[in-house]
Amino acid sequence: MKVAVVGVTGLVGTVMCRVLEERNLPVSEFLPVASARSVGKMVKFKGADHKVISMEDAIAARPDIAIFSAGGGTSLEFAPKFAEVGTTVIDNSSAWRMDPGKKLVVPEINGGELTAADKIIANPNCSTIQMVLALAPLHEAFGIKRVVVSTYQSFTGTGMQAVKQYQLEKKGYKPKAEEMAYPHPIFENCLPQCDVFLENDYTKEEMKLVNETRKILNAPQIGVTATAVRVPVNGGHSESVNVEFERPFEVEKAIELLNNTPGIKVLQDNANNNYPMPRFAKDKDEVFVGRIRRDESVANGLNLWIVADNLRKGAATNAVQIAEHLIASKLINA
Ligand code: 2RA
Repeated sequence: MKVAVVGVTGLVGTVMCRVLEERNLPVSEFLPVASARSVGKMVKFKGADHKVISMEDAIAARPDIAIFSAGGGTSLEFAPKFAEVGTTVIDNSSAWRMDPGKKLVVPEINGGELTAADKIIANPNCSTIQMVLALAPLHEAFGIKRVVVSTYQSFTGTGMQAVKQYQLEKKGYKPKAEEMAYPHPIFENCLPQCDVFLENDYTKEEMKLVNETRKILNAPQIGVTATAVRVPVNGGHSESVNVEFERPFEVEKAIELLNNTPGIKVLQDNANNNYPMPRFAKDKDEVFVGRIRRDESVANGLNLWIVADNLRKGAATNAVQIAEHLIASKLINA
């Protein structure tokens, strides 16, 4: 199978290559693709050196799959051009997520909705993926009425520039304006802002959690409100999630459902101070759930703590799992 990774030199693109290697997708030909300034650079895949090629050359090569992590503008311009030559595009940007004609997929939840006609498939936002994977079985069992989520997001979610800003500040330097990924220092600080502010005084990241959750769960009636915070953590998003259900439930049943959900690992052992933490989720593909406890302040409320590696299950791994689903369902020829 001919696979293109578009945005191969970025943080997610780099992790994408590692995940493709680890999960041993039947890649017969690997096409590393990046912007003009990176064409000609060498990247390693499965121990071999590969030369980065241009978007135009990649389209001409007619890959079976193109996994994008190159920003919304690039996806809007080039994903349709790949689709026109028969390539199935899996896109990590927000460009297609809320397009009514495109599927927004977490394979464990709604992979079954995919058909051979889906030539551009949207990969959800990292903070959405880890939350909905935990919410989906609970919604099916108890009917979610309302979700209140606060996120604690690693600066790796912003990309290489944020990593560099953090590293400079950690060494005691004051980055130049052009070296800043954020409007404020991130080292030893928390910023209640992930992405830009919208007219409703929420940030783009917060509204992604609201809108994408409803689309993936196919539940536009669910109330969702979010506060997304950037924290000085090197890898891994954490989320405090409060859920109100339509129907009564037992905490033990909720824990059982989560334990039985593929891709979820429950860490619920307070006696031994065992709960999910980003430092221990890093480089893993599971979504870790703990601190599961009833919210006594409402009739059918539950509190959860959800942690995942934002570059893996939050981006690269979920995208590769979509490709695996397409192959397993014979929606593309491997
Ligand atoms: C972030 N979820 O963490 C966004 C994009 N990766 O910045």
